[in-house]
Amino acid sequence: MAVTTMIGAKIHRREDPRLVSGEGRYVDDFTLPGTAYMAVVRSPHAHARIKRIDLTAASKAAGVVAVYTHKDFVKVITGVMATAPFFVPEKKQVPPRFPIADKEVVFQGEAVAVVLADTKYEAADGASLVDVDYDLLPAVMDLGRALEANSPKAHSGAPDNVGWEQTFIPDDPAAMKEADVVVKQRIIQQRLAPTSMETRGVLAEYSKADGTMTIWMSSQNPHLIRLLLVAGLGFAESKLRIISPDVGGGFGSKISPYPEDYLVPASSKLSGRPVKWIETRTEALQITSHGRGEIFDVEAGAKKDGTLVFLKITQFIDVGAYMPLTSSVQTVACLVSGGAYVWKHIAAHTVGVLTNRVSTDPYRGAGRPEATHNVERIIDLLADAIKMDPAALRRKNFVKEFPHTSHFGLVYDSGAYEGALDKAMEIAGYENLRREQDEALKKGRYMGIGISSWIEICGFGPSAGTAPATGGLGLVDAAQVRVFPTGSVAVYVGTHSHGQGHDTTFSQIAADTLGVPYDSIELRHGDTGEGPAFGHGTYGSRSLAVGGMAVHKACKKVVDKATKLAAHIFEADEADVVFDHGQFYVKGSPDKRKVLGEVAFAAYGGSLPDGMEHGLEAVAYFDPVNFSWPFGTHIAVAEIDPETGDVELKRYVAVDDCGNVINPMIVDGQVQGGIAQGVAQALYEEVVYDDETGQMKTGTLTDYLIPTANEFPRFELDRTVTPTLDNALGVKGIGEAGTIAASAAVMNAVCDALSPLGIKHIDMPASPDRIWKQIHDARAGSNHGKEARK
Ligand code: MCN
Repeated sequence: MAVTTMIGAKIHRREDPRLVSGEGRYVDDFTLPGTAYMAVVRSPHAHARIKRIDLTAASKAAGVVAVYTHKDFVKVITGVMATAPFFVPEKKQVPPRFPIADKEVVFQGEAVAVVLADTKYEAADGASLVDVDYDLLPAVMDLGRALEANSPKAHSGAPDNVGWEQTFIPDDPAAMKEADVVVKQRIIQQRLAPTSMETRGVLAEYSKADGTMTIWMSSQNPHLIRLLLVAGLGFAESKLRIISPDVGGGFGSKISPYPEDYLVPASSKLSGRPVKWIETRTEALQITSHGRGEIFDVEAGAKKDGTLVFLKITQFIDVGAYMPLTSSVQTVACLVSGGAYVWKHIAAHTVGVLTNRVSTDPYRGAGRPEATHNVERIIDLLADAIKMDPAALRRKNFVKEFPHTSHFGLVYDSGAYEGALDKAMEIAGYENLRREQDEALKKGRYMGIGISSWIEICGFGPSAGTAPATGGLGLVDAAQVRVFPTGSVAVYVGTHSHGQGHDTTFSQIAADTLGVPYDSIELRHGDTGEGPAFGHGTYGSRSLAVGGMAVHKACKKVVDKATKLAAHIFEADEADVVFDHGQFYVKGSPDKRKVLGEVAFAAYGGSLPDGMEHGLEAVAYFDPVNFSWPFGTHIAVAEIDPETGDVELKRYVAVDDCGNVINPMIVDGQVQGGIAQGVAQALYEEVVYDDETGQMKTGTLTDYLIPTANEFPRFELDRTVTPTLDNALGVKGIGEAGTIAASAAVMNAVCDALSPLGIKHIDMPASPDRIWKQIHDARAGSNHGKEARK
C-alpha cells in the first residue's frame, strides 16, 4: 500500500545521518586535477589611495602560478558587480563596484591583488610578498558623523555619504497631538557577523574547448548568482553552471554576489587552470557582509487608557562602502514597524549611509528583528509611562480582525495574536513570575520579565508586489517533478537548503501529494545544471510558502495527467476516476485499483489517450498571492547580578504560529536556532571597529563573542496553529521567527530587571561591563536609595 500521511509527521531530518557523519560535500571537499589555489591580498586600511603595487617578489615565490591585479581582471570581467539595491526606489547614489580595487580602497579587507599557487600555503606566502604602497585618506566610520556636511566622504569625490533617503509615510502632527503620553528612545542595532560554520568558498573551472564555466560555490541561491554572473563574466546562462552542494549555513550572508564569485572564475579563465579559494575565518569576519548596523530614533504616543496613537520611526543604516543587491532589505524595518498593533498613525523614514566599513546585507530576519525590537521596546516604555502591565497594553492594542491592511498597504493574512500571548503567559506562569519578581527585589535580587509579541512578513513574495522593487524579477519559485517508469520520483527545486531540512519537508509534501512512499522521493537542489530554469533560492523564510508550494503544484500537475491516463486505462470517464492516496479507481469499483507507479509505467508505454504526450513529469512555478505573516509571543526571564552586571537568562518561553506545520521537529529546530541568534545579539555579539583607524577589532572568534549552548536555558517551545488562506497547504514561514522575537524579549527582561534603579533602556549587547556601568551611574545619580518597582 502506498498510503502516506507525511505532512505534519514529526520525523527526523533525513539529511542528518549523512551530514553528522562527515559525509557532507562542501565546496572545499571538491578538488579538480591541476587546481591552483587563490589567496587575496587585502587592504589593511579603511580608506586609502593605491600608489603602487609591486608584484616582483610574489611572482618569483615558490609555487606561485600567477599574480593578478585590476588591470588583468578588466580583460575578463565585462561588467561591474550587481549593486543597485532592491526595494528602495529613492537612491541618491550607488557607488559602482568592480570586484577588485583599482586606484582607491574603501574598506579594510577590500581586494587589491590575487595570487594563484600550486598549494594554498604557497598562495598565502605569495600574497604576503605583494608590496602595496598606500596614501591614507580620512575614513568615515561613524554613522552620525558621516551625515555631517563637513564629513570626509567614503568615496573620494562623492557629493556626500547618502546612499538613499526615503520617507515611506510622513508625520501627521494632528495625530501626534492626540497622545496623552509620549516616549522617545534611540535604539542601536549593533553590527553582527553572520558566522556560518562553513565559510564562503568558490571553485571554478573554465573549459576553453566548449566555452563553459562551472562554479562550485557556497551560496543560498545558485540560480540568482548565475543570473548576476552572466552579466559580469560574459557567459550565456546555458554555458554557466553554478553548483552549491552542501552549504554549512548562510543566515542571509550568502545571498548577494561577492568579489571572489567573479575573481575565482575570472582567474580560471586567465590561468587556464581550475582555481579554488576558501575564505579563512578572519576573512569571514572581515569581508563577508555584516548584519544590522543601524540606529533608530523611535517615538510613540498613547492615550492614558493605553490606546496606542502614533509611532514614528527614523532609520539610519550603515550600509558600508558599497551597496550589495539586497542591502536595503533592512528597510523592511520601516514597513512592518507597527508590529502586531493598531496605531492611528505611523510615520517612517529611512536613510542609507555610506561609510568605510564592509557592507551590511541581510542577516537572519533582516529588518524584522529591528522592527520587533523597536515596537516591543517602545510598548514597554509606554506601559511604564502609563503604569500599565505590558501584557495588558499589548492585548488591548492587538490587531484582532483579519485580513488587516497596514498603514503601508501590506495585508496581514490571518492571525490570533491574543491566543499566542495567552498560551505563552500560561506556560511561563506570568502572574507567579510577577510575584516572584517582587519577592526577589525585596531580597536585593534584580529579576526581569520580557515579552515580545512578534509578527513577521516573509515568504517573499508575490510577483505583483516584488517585481517593481527588484528591477523586474518576481520572487516566484519553481519545482520540477519527474516520475520514472518504475514509479520512483525525483523532485528538483529552485530553493536551497543549508540547514533548514528541505530534503525532509519537501519530500513529505511530495509523498503526500503524489501518494507515494516517502522513501521513493529523491529531492535535489543547488545545481543550475538540472531542474527548473530558474528559482530565487532560500532567504526571507520563503522556501516552504513559495518553493514548497511549487513542489505541491508540480505534484498536482503530475496527478492530473496520471488521472487522465488512468481513465484511459480503466476505459472510464475522467470525471469518474478517484485518486486516493496514490491509487486510482473508478467510482463504484474501489477494489480495482492502479497505483501511481503502474500509471507511470503506462505513461512510457504504447497506448496513450489521443493527444497525450509520453512521460510523467511536470514543472510548476508558484507565484504566491501574498506574503506570509507568522506571529507569536516569546517571554524571557532574566536575573542580573548588580555587582558584576552579568545577565543570567533563567527561562525562555516561545509560542509561535506558522500556520499548518509540515514537520514539527524541524520547526522546533528552526525556532531554537533562531532564538539562539537573537539572544546572541541581545547579550553577546558585536562587530567593533576602531573609529580612528578603521581597523576591525573583532577579527577572530576570541574577540567576536559567539555564545555556546551553555549560555542558554532550555527553550520552552509551543505553538498555536492559524493557517493562512493564501496557499493550499495553509503554511507560513518559520526560519527567522526565533531571531525576530528574541532580542526584544531578552532586552525587555533586562530593562525590566533594572527598572527599580530608574534605568529605562540598555543598548545591545547588554554585556556585563555595559550593565555594570549603567547600574553604577544610576546608583550614583538621583535614583540611589529610591529603588522601587515601576
Ligand atoms: N517548515 C514547516 N512548517 C512550516 C514552516 C516551515 O515544516 N509551517 C519547515 C520548512 O519546510 C523548512 C523549514 O521549516 O524545512 C524552514 O522553512 P521556511 O520557514 O520556509 O524557511 P526557509 O527554508 O526559507 O529558510 C530560510 C530561513 C532564513 S531566511 C535564514 S536566514 C536561516 C533559516 O531559515 N538560515 C539558516 N534557518 C537556518 N537554519 C540553519 N541551520 N542554517 C541557516 O543558515
